[in-house]
Amino acid sequence: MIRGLLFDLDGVIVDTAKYHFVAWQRMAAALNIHFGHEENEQLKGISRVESLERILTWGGLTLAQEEKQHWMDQKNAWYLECIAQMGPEEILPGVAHFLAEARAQGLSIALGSASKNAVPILERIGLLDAFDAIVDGTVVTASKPNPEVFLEGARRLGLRPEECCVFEDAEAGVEAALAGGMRCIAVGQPDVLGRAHRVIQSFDQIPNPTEAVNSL
Ligand code: B16
Ligand code: MG
Repeated sequence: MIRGLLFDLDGVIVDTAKYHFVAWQRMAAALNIHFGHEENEQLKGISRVESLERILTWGGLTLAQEEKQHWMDQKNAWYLECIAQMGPEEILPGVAHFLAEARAQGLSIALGSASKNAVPILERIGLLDAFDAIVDGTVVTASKPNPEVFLEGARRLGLRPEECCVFEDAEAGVEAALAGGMRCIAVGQPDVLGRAHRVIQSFDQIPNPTEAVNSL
């Protein structure tokens, strides 16, 4: 029986991947590194520090630790400029209804995001109160596909991993859920996310949370 839901943030609740793209591309251009949508796709669910390492590897560039910190800070400043204008209208279709329904049905709800900006984003879109626990990039150190972020989410809800279902948009996130021994519903394309127990394109497809997570 599933009693807890663990939500990724970027790509599941809001589409912030487009803002991460703008900010990383600006940094890559300054460093003369090619960065397109294909590369951005590979950074979904990946921590800030790991993302920078990957971009530098793609560009064949080696930087000193202080330079890496400088570019991570600069990228985040550009990202914050992008998300400053966000509001509840950016919540992805069906998500607000799904969260409200899940709470009404007595399910426990946690966030499991790699982002260090998760709380300000949830505040901006008015969904902070929808979560019983928040586990984000300020709490965990291991990047997905390591299951740490979801295991900690389950722990904070007082549930066992097998009592939880993860909602993810990234391949690394699906792998993290499976490695943690949880059920997983992926949001996105089946060709990329096919290892999940079910792939949906939108929360509009699953209006009843209890039914959706217990029929996997
Ligand atoms: P930040 P998620 C992840 O969030 C994003 O998918 C990933 O692209 C980003 O690099 C990572 O958060 C860190 O974000 O720079 O804001 O700390 O999908 O795990 O909610
Ligand atoms: Mg995501």
